[in-house]
Amino acid sequence: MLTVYGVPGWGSAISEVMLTLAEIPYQFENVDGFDVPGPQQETLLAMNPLCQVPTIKLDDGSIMTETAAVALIILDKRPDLAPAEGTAERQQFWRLLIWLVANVYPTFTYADYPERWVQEAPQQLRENCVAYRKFLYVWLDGQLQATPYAFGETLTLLDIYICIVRTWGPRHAWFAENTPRITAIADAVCALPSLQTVLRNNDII
Ligand SMILES: N[C@@H](CCC(=O)N[C@@H](CS)C(=O)NCC(=O)O)C(=O)O
Repeated sequence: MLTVYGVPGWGSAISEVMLTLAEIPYQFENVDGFDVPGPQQETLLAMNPLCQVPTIKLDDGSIMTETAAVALIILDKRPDLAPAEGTAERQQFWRLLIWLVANVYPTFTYADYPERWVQEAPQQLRENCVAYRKFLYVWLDGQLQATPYAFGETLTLLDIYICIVRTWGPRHAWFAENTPRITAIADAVCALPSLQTVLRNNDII
């Protein structure tokens, strides 16, 4: 069985919820505190030089990182969790999945630990990253025209991504006010009966 190393509610939640939706069994190893020196950090660093969650040990013992790569592996087993091949929706699915990890996720890398990157004005870096993230989310919201999910009736792994990031900064109230489509999709995912336990374990609901 594969092992997800993570912290409840953090980036590992994306992988956990995707795996749960895909009905792929996994075990969870809590590495809370990995971002300060200590045994949890050593555990993670030995597997992932970026020392990030999720870090996943696959069935064959090899290491997997990157939420988008995890999504692609899951889609190999569960192609129904993306829009159908040959559709325009599928192209946009790839685009938005990669767009999220390429553009939104780095804003956390810099804003969560700004003092790593600049000594003079870490607060300024944090504020600028958060402002940029808000701009990105407003753009994303404009792309999401379908209901109840990003691609209509078909629930895809992109919806899971949207549901988890909605709980992170700038937090629920900001999303509710500024990004109604992200909010509606996240709410729809939060209502899925099969995800209640994993969502609760990750403080998503
Ligand atoms: N590109 C990675 C980003 C993962 C990531 O940044 N995870 C955050 C937690 S939500 C983390 O581990 N941050 C600690 C750090 O960057 O030092 C992915 O998509 O999985």
